[in-house]
Amino acid sequence: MPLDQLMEEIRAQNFINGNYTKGTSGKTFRNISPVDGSLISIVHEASLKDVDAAVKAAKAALTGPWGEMPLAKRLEIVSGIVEGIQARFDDFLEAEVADTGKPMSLASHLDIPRGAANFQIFADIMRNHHDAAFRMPTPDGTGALNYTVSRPKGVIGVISPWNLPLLLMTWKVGPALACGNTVVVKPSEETPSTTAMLGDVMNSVGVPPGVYNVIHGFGPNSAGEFLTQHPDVDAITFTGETVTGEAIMKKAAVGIRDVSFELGGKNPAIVFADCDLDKAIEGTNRSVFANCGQVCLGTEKVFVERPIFDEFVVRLKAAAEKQICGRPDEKATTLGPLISQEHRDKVLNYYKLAADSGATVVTGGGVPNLDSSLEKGAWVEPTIWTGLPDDHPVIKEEIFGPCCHIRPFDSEEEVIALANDTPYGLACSIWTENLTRAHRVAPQIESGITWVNSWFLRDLRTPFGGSKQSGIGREGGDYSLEFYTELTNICIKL
Ligand code: NAD
Ligand code: 6OD
Repeated sequence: MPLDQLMEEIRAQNFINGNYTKGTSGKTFRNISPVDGSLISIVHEASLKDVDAAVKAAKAALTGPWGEMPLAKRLEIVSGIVEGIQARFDDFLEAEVADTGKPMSLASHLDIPRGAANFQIFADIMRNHHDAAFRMPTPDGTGALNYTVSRPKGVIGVISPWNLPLLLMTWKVGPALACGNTVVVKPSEETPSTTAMLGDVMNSVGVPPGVYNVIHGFGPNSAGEFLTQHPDVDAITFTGETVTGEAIMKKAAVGIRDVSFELGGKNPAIVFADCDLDKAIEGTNRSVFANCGQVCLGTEKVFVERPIFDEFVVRLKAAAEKQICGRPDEKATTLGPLISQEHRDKVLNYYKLAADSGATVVTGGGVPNLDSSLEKGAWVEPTIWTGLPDDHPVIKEEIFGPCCHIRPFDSEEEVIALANDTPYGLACSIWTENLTRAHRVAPQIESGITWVNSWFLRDLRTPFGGSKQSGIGREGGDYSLEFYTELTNICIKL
C-alpha cells in the first residue's frame, strides 16, 4: 500500500492491541475541515464489542511484558515515544492542523512539542520518584517500620477534547504509561487523527501491544459511554465540558472508579492601574484570542481598574483588529476558525445575545469577510464587549470563542468578589507591578492556577487543575502520581 494511503488509513482507524482496525460496527463518521468544510477523513467508529476488545487488551497487557518490565526499561521506552513523535513531527503537525484548522505557527510551537514533552517530563518524574518510610515507636519498645509501595492503578480510560488534541491527550497518557498503567483512549470525534497516529509510534518504539489503545466515536451511546461504563476500566481521566464530566461521573460511580477531571472555565483577568500596560495588553490579547479562544485557560472576562479602563479598551481593540484570520499555512495567519459549524452557531448565538442585550460591541461581533474558498469554514470575528450587567449569560457562561467582556472596577475587594462570582475556578491572570498587591490578591482568587503578569506559562512539575466546577484533582509532576498509582503502606513490627 502506498505510504500516503497507509498514513490516511492509520489516522482514521481504531488501534487495538497493537493493530489498526476498522472495527466491527460498520459505522463511519466524517471528519470535516473547519477551515473550508472539506472532507479530511472518514473515521471508523468503534462498537461496544471493539471497546470491549480494547479494554480486554489493556487489561491483559498489565500482566504481560509491560507489567513485568523493569522500571528503567519502561521509562526508556516512554522517553522513546518523544523521539518517535519528533521523528514524525511534520506528519503530526499536518494532521493536527488539518483536524483543528489552527495556525501552523501555533501547532508547531505548542501542540506538537508539548505533546511530545509530556512523555519526557513523566519519565523523568518516575526516574526520580521514591517511596516513603516512617519509623514508629511501639509500647513494647521494639518499634515498627512503615514503607509505601506504589503500583499502577490498572486500565485507565482517557477521554480527550478537540482544542489541543495531542497535547491534552498525552498530558494524561504520559503519566499513565510512566506509572505502568495501560490506556484506552477515546479522542474527540472532531480531532481523531493524531491520537490514532500515536499508535504507530507506540509500536515503533517497543510499547507492547495492548498498552495503548484508541477507540473512535462519540459520547452517549457510543465509544465514550461504552468506555466509561466498562467494568474493567479502573479509573477515568477526562478533559472536556463540565456537563460531560457530570455524565461520566455517574458511570464511574458504578464500581467506585476514581476520576480525574479537567473541565470548563470562565476565567477572569484582573488589570490594575499599576500594571505595565504594554505587557497587560500583549498578555490579554493572547489569553483571549489564542487558538481562536478555544483554550480552557483563556480569558473571557477582563476587569480593568477605572483610571486605565478607557485606554485599555482602545488598545485591546486595536490588538484584536490586527488579528488575521486565514488558512493555517499562511505565515500571516494568527487566528484560525472555530472547531465546527455547531460550535460556531453556539458562539454566534452569544454574539447575538450580547448585541440584543445592549452591549457596546467594541469590535467584531459577527463573521469575518474572507476569501470565498473559506465560506464553508467555521469563522467568527474576534470580539470585545463592554457594558453588560454582571449576571448576563455572556459574563456567566463559558463561550469558548475569541471574545471577552471588559468591565471597570474601583477596589481590590470589589474585583476579588467579581472574579470569584462564578461556579468555575480554573485560571486567572493578574496584571500589576506591585508585588505586595500580587501576593495579597492572588491567593484570594478561587482558581486552580493564577498567573501574575503572564498567561499559560507552564512548568510541568506544578499542580494543574480546576477548583469548583472546573475539575477534580490535580495533574502535573508528582501530583499526577496520586491518580495514576495506587499506594500500599506496609507496616512491619520489628
Ligand atoms: P466535550 O465534553 O464535549 O467532549 C470531550 C470528550 O468527551 C469528547 O471526546 C467527547 O466525545 C466525549 N464525550 C462526550 N459525552 C460523553 C459521554 N456522555 N460519555 C463519555 N464521553 C463523552 O468537550 P469538548 O467540546 O471536546 O471540549 C471543550 C470543553 O473542554 C470546554 O468546556 C473546555 O473548557 C473544556 N476543557 C477543559 C480543559 C481543562 O484543562 N480544564 C482543557 C481543555 C478543554
Ligand atoms: O498545559 C497543560 O498541561 C494543560 N493541561 C493545558 C490545558 C489547556 C486547556 O485548553
